[in-house]
Amino acid sequence: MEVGYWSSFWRCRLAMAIGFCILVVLNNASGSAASRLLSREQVQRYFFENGLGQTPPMGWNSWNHFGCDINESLIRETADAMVSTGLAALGYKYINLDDCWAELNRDCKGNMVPNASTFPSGIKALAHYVHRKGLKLGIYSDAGNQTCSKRMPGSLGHEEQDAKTFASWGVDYLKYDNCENNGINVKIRYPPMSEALLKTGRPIFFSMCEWGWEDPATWARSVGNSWRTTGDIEDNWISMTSIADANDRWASYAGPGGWNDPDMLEVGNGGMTTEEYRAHFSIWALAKAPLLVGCDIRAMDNTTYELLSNPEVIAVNQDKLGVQGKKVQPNNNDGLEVWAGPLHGNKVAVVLWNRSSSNATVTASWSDIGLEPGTVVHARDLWEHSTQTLVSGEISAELDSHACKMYVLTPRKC
Ligand SMILES: *[C@@H]1O[C@H](CO)[C@@H](O)[C@H](O)[C@H]1NC(C)=O
Ligand SMILES: *[C@@H]1O[C@H](CO)[C@@H](O)[C@H](O)[C@H]1NC(C)=O
Ligand SMILES: *[C@@H]1O[C@H](CO)[C@@H](O)[C@H](O)[C@H]1NC(C)=O
Ligand SMILES: *[C@@H]1O[C@H](CO)[C@@H](O)[C@H](O)[C@H]1NC(C)=O
Ligand SMILES: *[C@@H]1O[C@H](CO)[C@@H](O)[C@H](O)[C@H]1NC(C)=O
Ligand SMILES: *[C@@H]1O[C@H](CO)[C@@H](O)[C@H](O)[C@H]1NC(C)=O
Ligand SMILES: CC(=O)N[C@H]1CO[C@H](CO)[C@@H](O)[C@@H]1O
Repeated sequence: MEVGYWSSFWRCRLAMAIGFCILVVLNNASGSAASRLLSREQVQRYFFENGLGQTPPMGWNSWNHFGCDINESLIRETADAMVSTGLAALGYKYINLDDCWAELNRDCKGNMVPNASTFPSGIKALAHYVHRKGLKLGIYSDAGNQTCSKRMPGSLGHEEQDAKTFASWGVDYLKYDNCENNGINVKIRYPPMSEALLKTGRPIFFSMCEWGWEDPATWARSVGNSWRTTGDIEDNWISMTSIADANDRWASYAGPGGWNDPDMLEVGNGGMTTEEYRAHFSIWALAKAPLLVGCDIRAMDNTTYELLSNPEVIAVNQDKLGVQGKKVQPNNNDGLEVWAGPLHGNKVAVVLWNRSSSNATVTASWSDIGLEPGTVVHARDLWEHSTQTLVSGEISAELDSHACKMYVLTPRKC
């Protein structure tokens, strides 16, 4: 099973490393035709390395809760809340603007400009404010003529200019959407922004949001730090579960530097029950998804905070091995599923999940989750914060409809 988890990721990395070396050699072979064909940017792009995303990004994004109703005081208050609630200390670092931060028209020099009534102090001042709190600022644009709201310009054809603008403002993260794209192929529209960001010299996390159109997991590692694998999430059980399944298909392609993105969290927005949100957060954490909170953290209730701030679940997401956990025991039309993935130190993360409409006992056997038969483990329940010692062969739990249990299993040392 370990081989299964690793193979695509490492095959891809190895192929890229070999390709990169060949390109470097060719590029340096003065006088050869190759050196004239390949620019340094092309070589760098072939192996998109900005040092970011060694673990999945964590932070907040304005869209799921606020849509277009954003302004600089909201963003500052959100940064304040991120720190005062303790979420920042748990790893939530990015404060990301989504659509609707800019004026519809560029200025006379063709630069994007922030909406004068909602961001009167400008993005540079906002970045400064966010940075002073020890956080990072993310921004949003679109690989098309206009963004999805049609209230601001897209960056298609303006990649270098916009990347330079973002870098000059001190932006740390770019979410790049896919609207008004004029029917041009994704693989033509996204790489120019990737190149432009690298060229600025500022490390900017590149979050590709092409909705999974061109199976980005198979090629986007050389373009961005994360790629959406699906359409937009909605704040309900059907949307959340179907997105979890669609994203699962690409598990073997994720790894340090490039992650599958099943879209931002809805935890705390009110459309699901506590157990459904617990499952949402557990599965996103296990699947090494970006953990971008999508609720109003200035006004979170205690339950929302308890879900988002569980340090043991966050630790699974941020585990240094960086292997995406996946569905290992499929839904045999009974709604009972086991999801699992390896962690560093021979540990295994497991989610038992009852997706059916009634109570159920869900069981993971060692063969499902890649443990040798007879292995004795300590089983840490990450939501109960309790440890069962000396479990062997299988682990099971009785679960309410839609509920899950999440464990880390640590093999006992002899
Ligand atoms: C490129 O070629 C020059 C001259 O042949 C050599 O000194 C240099 O080490 C080479 N650089 C790389 C990265 O191979
Ligand atoms: C800023 O946005 C928030 C959230 O939409 C809203 O509640 C608040 O009234 C806005 N503030 C201003 C000054 O417009
Ligand atoms: C700028 O913000 C104001 C206030 O929210 C809004 O009415 C206006 O439509 C925005 N401009 C654009 C181009 O989105
Ligand atoms: C986008 O812009 C291009 C170039 O300006 C133009 O040819 C095209 O019609 C525009 N597409 C849309 C969908 O507006
Ligand atoms: C939420 O938590 C705070 C601090 O732990 C506590 O004072 C408050 O009573 C809690 N509220 C509810 C509704 O449980
Ligand atoms: C389901 O489980 C909960 C507690 O886990 C219990 O309160 C409830 O009675 C159970 N329902 C059924 C139908 O067994
Ligand atoms: C709908 C459904 O499949 N519910 C199952 C939940 O789990 C219980 C206990 O295992 C089953 O009896 C139900 O059929």
